[in-house]
Parts: sequence; C-alpha cells; structure tokens
Amino acid sequence: MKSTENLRFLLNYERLTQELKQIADKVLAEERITFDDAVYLYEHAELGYLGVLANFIREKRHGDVTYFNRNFHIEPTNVCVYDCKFCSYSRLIKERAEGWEMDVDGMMDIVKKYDQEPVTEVHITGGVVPKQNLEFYATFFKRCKTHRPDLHIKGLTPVEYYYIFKKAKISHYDGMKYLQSCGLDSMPGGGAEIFHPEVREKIAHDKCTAEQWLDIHEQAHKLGMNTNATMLYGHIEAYWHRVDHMQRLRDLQDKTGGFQTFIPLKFRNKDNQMHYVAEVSVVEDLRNYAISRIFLDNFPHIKAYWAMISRNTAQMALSFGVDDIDGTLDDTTKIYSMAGAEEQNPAMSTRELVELIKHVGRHPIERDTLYHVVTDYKEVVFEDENPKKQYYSLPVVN
Ligand code: V47
Ligand code: SF4
Repeated sequence: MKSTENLRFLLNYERLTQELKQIADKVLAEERITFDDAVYLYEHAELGYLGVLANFIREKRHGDVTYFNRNFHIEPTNVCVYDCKFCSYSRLIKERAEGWEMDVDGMMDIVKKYDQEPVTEVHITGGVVPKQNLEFYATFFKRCKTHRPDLHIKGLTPVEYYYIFKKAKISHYDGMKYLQSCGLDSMPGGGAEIFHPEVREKIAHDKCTAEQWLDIHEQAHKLGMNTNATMLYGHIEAYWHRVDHMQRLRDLQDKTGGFQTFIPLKFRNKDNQMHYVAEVSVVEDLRNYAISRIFLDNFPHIKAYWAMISRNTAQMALSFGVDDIDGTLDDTTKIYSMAGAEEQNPAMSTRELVELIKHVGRHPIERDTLYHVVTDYKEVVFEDENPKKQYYSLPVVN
C-alpha cells in the first residue's frame, strides 16, 4: 500500500491550492467530501491529482482486481413513446421506419440462442410502448426463469416501470414485488440522465422525474434487490448538476445501501436532436470517473462501458477509479452504436477483454451480477499464448 507521504509527493502537495490540499487530506483520511468540494474538483483539479486520489480509493477497496461479466442484451423494442433529445432511437425510427416490437416468443428465442453459452445475466433495456405492459413482462420473466433458472434477470429501468405501473394502477412497491415474484432479480442503472429539473426538462421532459426514478430504486432496495445507477454527462449540464445528481444517489445509498455500481455514460451526439452539442474530451471522461469515485464513497463499484468510450479509454479509466468493465461476448446494444459510440461493432471475446485488462497491470475476474467470482483469470494462460509473455505492470510505490 502506498504511504500517505508518498501519495502527497505524487500530488505535488506543497504546490496545491489550500482547497485542493484540504480535499486531498480528507480523501487520504478516508473522509467524505462535500458538494462544494466536488464542484471545486470539477472546476480546478487537474487530471494527475484526480488520478492519484481516485486510484488510492480504488486500490484500497479492490487492489488491482478488475471485474467483468458475461451477459447478453435484449432490446424488446426500439420504438418509444418518449422524446428524449439525446436519444438516437425515436428520430431514426420516425425518419426511416426502422422500428421493431418483440413479442414474448421473440424474446425467448434470444434467450434460447444462449443456451450453450456460459453467460450469467440477461440485461433487458429499450424503448417504452403500450403493448409491453405489466403482464407482458410478468409472462416473459416467468418463462425465462422456467427455461433457465440460474440466469440472472437484470431488467428495465424506472422509465419503463413508472409507465407500466401507472397504467396498471399499481404502486411502485407492489409492482416491483409482483415482478420480483415472476423472476426479476435486479435493475440496471438507465433512465437517470441528469436529475436536476433545470436540465431534465430540456433533455428528457416527458419521462419519469428524478423523484420517481429514485423512488422505484428505493422500493427495489426494500425488496432486497440490488440496482445500478447511471449519469449521462457531457452535454448541456453544468458541473454542479453532475454533483447534484451524485448527491441524490449518495443520499439514497446512505438510506438503503442497495446500489452496487455507478456507471457514468458519456453523451454521444450522432443522429439525435442534440447533434449540435459537442462531445467532451477523453481527459474530461477520466476526470469524471475519478470525481465520481471520490464523491460516491458509499458505492462499491464504478463501471466503464467500453463500447461507448473505446477500448483505450476503458484501459486508462482503470487508473481513474474504475474497477469494472462492461460488455463481453457480442454486445450489440443498438442504443449506443446509433448514437455514435466509438465501437460500431462492439464485440469482444473473453480472451480479448482479459488481455486488455492484463495489459494495464490489472487482475481480471469474471463476476456474476452480484460480484461473486465466476473465474479468476490472474494465472489463466490461453491456448497458443506464450506463457512467458510479460504484461505491463504498474510501478509500486512503498
Ligand atoms: O438511460 C441514450 C443512455 C442509457 C445516449 O446498469 C445515451 O449495468 C450516450 O443505462 N449518448 C441506457 N448515452 C443504458 C444503461 C446501461 C448501460 C450499460 C450498463 C448498465 C448497467 C446500464 O443509455 C439511457 C441513456 O442515459 N443513452 N442515448 C447517447 N446519445
Ligand atoms: Fe425512450 Fe429511453 Fe430513448 Fe428516452 S432514452 S426516448 S425513454 S428509449
């Protein structure tokens, strides 16, 4: 473990502003930083400083371990009743009539395609349409669990749930309880965008509010489900909007402890109504990962979605607070490729992902949804790989 003195040396401590010194002292003493501290970091802290502090927290909690999960995605529809300005779905559909709406059989056909694959999770996400209502998902969850009981169902977001519970005239708690009894295991982090109404009303004016999003997660946590949270950053929001977003998540996490992972999602501007908004730089992506790792002290994991930010940025993110990389197998999630994601063909084999992690001196572990170890790849040598091959290793400061 790096000593505090050595970390201060790496921070160039004596040359820091008083504010940056105080924030560094708090982080090194494992104390919580405030809202104002986080805004100050966004406005004034440079990349190296943030990397040292975020990596200190990351290594304290997870050492060199970097998690990944083998899952597959189902997008039941790409049509949507909502009109989020950043979304590349709705506009393309209207213009090119490229919409699809699956039925339960169609979704089961996708599940069955993976019968012989060692996947542990199905991640379900997509648009919102009237036909895919409470009974539609209840039927699908039941059939999926009957077909493959060990497959973890990480399904839908409060955007869908708010819509279908309202139509079914059922409370958030009762709706989540019912779907849990049908086989739903956990919830992904989508639909959060930016919570503050000043931004939310401009980019996602007609879907669930921040309060509704947070309440549905709270009910899921009460039922013992683990969930994730995202933040769509790098568009029209100010830094303090990002901090406000994370503050609301940190507060709920203090109350319930049900969040597992925070996933910052970089806004991509292709083929959507916000195409005129420039995308932020890779440096800003790394700063954002680091500040979220520092601020969200009660979140166990920070995840990078490599298909969205590129393989190289994902590797760098592992030194800026990230301990989890999403997406293996054939992750063909259309929502990102349509929006201009770095990887237009976002498929990576397990071997490629393991090597990507090892190349930056980290220790790859395949996990299940709840972070139980499935396979430890530290010593695994792939067929035809040179066992003497040396991976780059980070220098250790004692
Ligand atoms: O809520 C839509 C985002 C999210 C764009 O929980 C965009 O494990 C960038 O939440 N540019 C859905 N992002 C995906 C999601 C997710 C992804 C990976 C893992 C997990 C998890 C959850 O996609 C939406 C929205 O914030 N999105 N359009 C865009 N143009
Ligand atoms: Fe619909 Fe989700 Fe796209 Fe918004 S982001 S329009 S809710 S699919």
